[in-house]
Amino acid sequence: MRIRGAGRIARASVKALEDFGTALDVKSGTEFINKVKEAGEFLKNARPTAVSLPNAVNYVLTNLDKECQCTVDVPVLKDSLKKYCEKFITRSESAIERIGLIGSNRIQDGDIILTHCNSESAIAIILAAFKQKKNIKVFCTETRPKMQGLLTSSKLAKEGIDVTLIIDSAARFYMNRVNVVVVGADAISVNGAIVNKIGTSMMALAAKESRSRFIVAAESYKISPKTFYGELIPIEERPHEEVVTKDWYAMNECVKIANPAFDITPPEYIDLIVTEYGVFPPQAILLLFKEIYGSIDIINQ
Ligand code: RI2
Repeated sequence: MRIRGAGRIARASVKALEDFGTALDVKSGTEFINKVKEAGEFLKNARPTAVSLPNAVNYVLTNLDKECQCTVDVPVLKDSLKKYCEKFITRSESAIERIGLIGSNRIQDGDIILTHCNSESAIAIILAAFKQKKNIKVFCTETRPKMQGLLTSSKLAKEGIDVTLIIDSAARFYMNRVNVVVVGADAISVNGAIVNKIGTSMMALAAKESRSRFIVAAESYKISPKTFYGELIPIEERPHEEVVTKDWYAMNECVKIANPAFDITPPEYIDLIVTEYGVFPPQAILLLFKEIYGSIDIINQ
């Protein structure tokens, strides 16, 4: 949890893989590939919900495997590993910038926006709209239990945006003033549902009721290939220490505490998913998925 945000997690993972591979002292290309793959598997299991993590690692490993068919020279393979890790990081950063620009077309002058948690992509849209001199106001939810909304509100306020921090349970109270909700995603299912920080689906419900638009900002590597084969995206359950203090828990050990970090917002509650390739109604995200994966046998990834 020292690195937060699905995109940041993906970039940090490939950077870790690059550092690990560069430092390896091995005798053969096969040994190099096996050790990098082993490290990749370890990284993939670090956070179960953010599918950007396995997608990023798989992107590097798949390309490294292809290189391995041409050479087993360790220094060459080390260069390739570095090249693909850096390529992923650059593409990820430029994807966020593009999402900001594309998504800002859907923000109008005078809009009152609500955002939840701390998403780089959602923030990119808000900042791009503000830089286009659109007169916007933003409500940020504090996002219990880790309070990432404090990061978002502080960043937006420092940029000069009119920001109000609210507690999560005040979202519906303010929703009738909000024109548009902009959130990020940790994962996108091929049916157009999104998985994002716990509380997102409640905000989507409230937005639908008050006829506020609901926009999801997410890079294409948030699409979960496994959902194509019917697998469900696992929801990370986090420790109870995030919810209550140790002292309180010591006095109330018979109280069960549940702390799911994410929830699922069905496609019916989402107006648009903004990606670096353009804007998709949630039901059309399958088109982007097919464009990216084509006929590759993705089930083994
Ligand atoms: P970006 C975060 O998860 C939040 O749920 C956020 O909405 C989502 O990742 C996407 O963030 P966590 O890592 O990738 O804080 O858009 O648990 O930055």
